[in-house]
Amino acid sequence: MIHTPLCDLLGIQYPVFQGGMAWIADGKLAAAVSQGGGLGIIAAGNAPGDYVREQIQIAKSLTDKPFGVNLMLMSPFADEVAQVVAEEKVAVVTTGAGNPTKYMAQWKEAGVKVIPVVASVAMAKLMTRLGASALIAEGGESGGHVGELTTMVLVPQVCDVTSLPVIAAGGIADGRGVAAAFMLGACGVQMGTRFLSAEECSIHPEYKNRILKATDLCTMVTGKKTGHPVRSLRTNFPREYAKAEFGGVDEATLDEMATGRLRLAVEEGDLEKGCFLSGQVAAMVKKIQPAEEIVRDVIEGAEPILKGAMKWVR
Ligand code: TUI
Repeated sequence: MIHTPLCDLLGIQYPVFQGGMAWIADGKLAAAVSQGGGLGIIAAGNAPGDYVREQIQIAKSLTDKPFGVNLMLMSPFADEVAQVVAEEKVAVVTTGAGNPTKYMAQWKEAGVKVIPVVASVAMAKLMTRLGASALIAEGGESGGHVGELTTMVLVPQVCDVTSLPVIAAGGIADGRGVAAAFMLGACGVQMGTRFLSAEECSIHPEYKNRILKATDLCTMVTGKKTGHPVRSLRTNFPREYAKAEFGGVDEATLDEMATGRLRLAVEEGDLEKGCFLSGQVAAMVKKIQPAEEIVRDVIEGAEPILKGAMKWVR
């Protein structure tokens, strides 16, 4: 059995988070992961507060276990979603794609545990000082908005500057990844791409298909020029976008080009115009299965590796 301080902090059975994937991670998926003993997380993405409140109600109707909400800090609705999180007193809020400092006091007052994604050592230090409950150290192997450092390099450096529990994210999809994360000093993991294949994940079947068919070099990063690099499957749209980016198209036009592309992937499975966000681990996702089974699978996969870790030590 794997039990870490993160399990005690949050009252969860397994130290496994499901990443807050915009347009994808709804109340139904989050509840399924939490029911399975992990921590399910509802993604606010660019949605308004009302949508988030509705998804929180759905999750509450499906599970008594704790779950979280992810606030995407670049959202135009960030302020109102932050308010909803405090009002609904969700167990955990995670943040992504920016600096959540201005909301920390409000959430802590409401008794919400704040677990920011940090992509650098400086951010890890700042969030520790401001009273975060734990930190998610997410490397650039992940899907969606990516930082500069890899998980292998970021996690130990974050562990060195904080005494908070560290959750490793980016590049983890099975028991080997979980075991490796623990070796780097993490006491929990967050996975996004692996949960795209969950039965309870409501994305278009073509999206799941593409993940299941992916091979090692199937993802690419676009948007470095605008300062918001994003990893997705190498389909038609990101290829076209990359051409525009390197062809000197101005930033406003690039932003306009990108608008609405994730929705086209998630809801319509549009292979021409959609942007299918995915981490580098897509090729390691092999089958569609219940979320609960995914949580158990990665934990049970990690156990023998961790127990056997001494075999080469004399
Ligand atoms: O946020 C994510 N993944 C996302 S957000 C998203 S929506 C989006 N689309 C286009 C452009 C930008 C966003 C799609 N996928 N993951 C968590 C994450 N956070 N990864 C990296 C970071 C991060 C980066 C910089 C966190 C903090 C940070 O600090 C910035 C600062 O202010 O110092």
